[in-house]
Order: sequence, then C-alpha cells, then structure tokens
Amino acid sequence: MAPEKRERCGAVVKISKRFLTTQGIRKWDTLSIMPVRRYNIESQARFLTFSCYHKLQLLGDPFARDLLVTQIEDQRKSLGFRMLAWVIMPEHVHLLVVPERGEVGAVLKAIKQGFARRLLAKYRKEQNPMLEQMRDARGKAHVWQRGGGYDRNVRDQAELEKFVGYIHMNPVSRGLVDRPMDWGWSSAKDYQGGQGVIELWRG
Ligand code: NI
Repeated sequence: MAPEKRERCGAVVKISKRFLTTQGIRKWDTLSIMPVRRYNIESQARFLTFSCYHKLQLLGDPFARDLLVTQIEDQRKSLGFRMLAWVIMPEHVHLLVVPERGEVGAVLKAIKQGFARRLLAKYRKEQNPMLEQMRDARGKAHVWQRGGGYDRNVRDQAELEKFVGYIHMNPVSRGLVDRPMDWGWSSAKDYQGGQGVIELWRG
C-alpha cells in the first residue's frame, strides 16, 4: 500500500519501517490518522491524559493499576475504541486511542467512572485512610481530578511516534524501571513483539 492513501474523511498514514524496527514490530499495518487539528472526527488518534484527584497516588499499588487495566480492557471490548499505546503511572494515565466515531468522551467516562466506583468500594470496605484525602469541601470522595484532563489530536505520523515513545518512557523518566518494557502497566511490551495486558490495535 502506498505510504499515504487519501480517504473521504482522512488519510491512512503508514508507520515508517524505521520506527517499527526501533519498536521491534515486524507486522503492524496502517494506522488511520487525520492530518488536521479538529475534534471528534472519525479515525483520528487522540492523546489523552488524566490524573488522580489532587495528584494522589491512587494508582500507586499494583492492585489499583490492575483494576484500571481490567476496566480499560472491558471498555475497549464493549465500546470498540482502538488502543495504540498506554501507560498507567502512580497518579496519572496516558492513552493513545482512536475512538469509535471519534467520540472520546464516552471512552473516558466509561473508564474513569467504572474504576472510581470499584476503587471507592474497596477503600470504603477496608476503611482506607486515603479516603480522607480524597474528599472535597463537601465531604464527597473523588478518584479523578475533575475536568476532561489533557486531550490532543494526533496530526501525523511523526507526532504519533513521538507520543508512543513519550508514553513508554514515562516510568523510566520517573525512575520506576530501567527499561520501558520492565514496567508491566504500559504497552511497551507489545512494541517489543510481546503480548501486553491490553489488546492493541494492529491495523
Ligand atoms: Ni506522564
């Protein structure tokens, strides 16, 4: 297939061979990316970042990260969005996704609400002292920072590769692991030819 093939509502951009090689991928086909900066357009990749309430490290333990992984994977199956890369850090999350019909709100809502409900239920049951720090002025406990977080449309292949690299380097930059693939809660392993815990879109 030609490197760039125009379609009615976007362009199919082929990931460069060089990038695939550096990421250890042999057979990843094409990714659909809109080359313009617009919101809610079909086939456009989105770089999403969202954080825990008041930057609390609510994702600091493996149990919480595993719970979020399950939530993301369940919602990926039911909502049909495509996952390109992801990382779960102790107090924030980065996702590179292509939402179904371009609607990213439903993806975020489903992931965040489901996780918050489960984590709060667990914390309440065990009377976790963290609950006190999660309360707002009215006494309501929050898991996520309010607002949509950070949301960027990925315009082209170069930007896509930059985001993938950035996402996977998060745990290394933070000093949590030496190599991206040593962090179990990201898609770095998939890019090294392995199978991660969330199924990535492979074209
Ligand atoms: Ni980060």
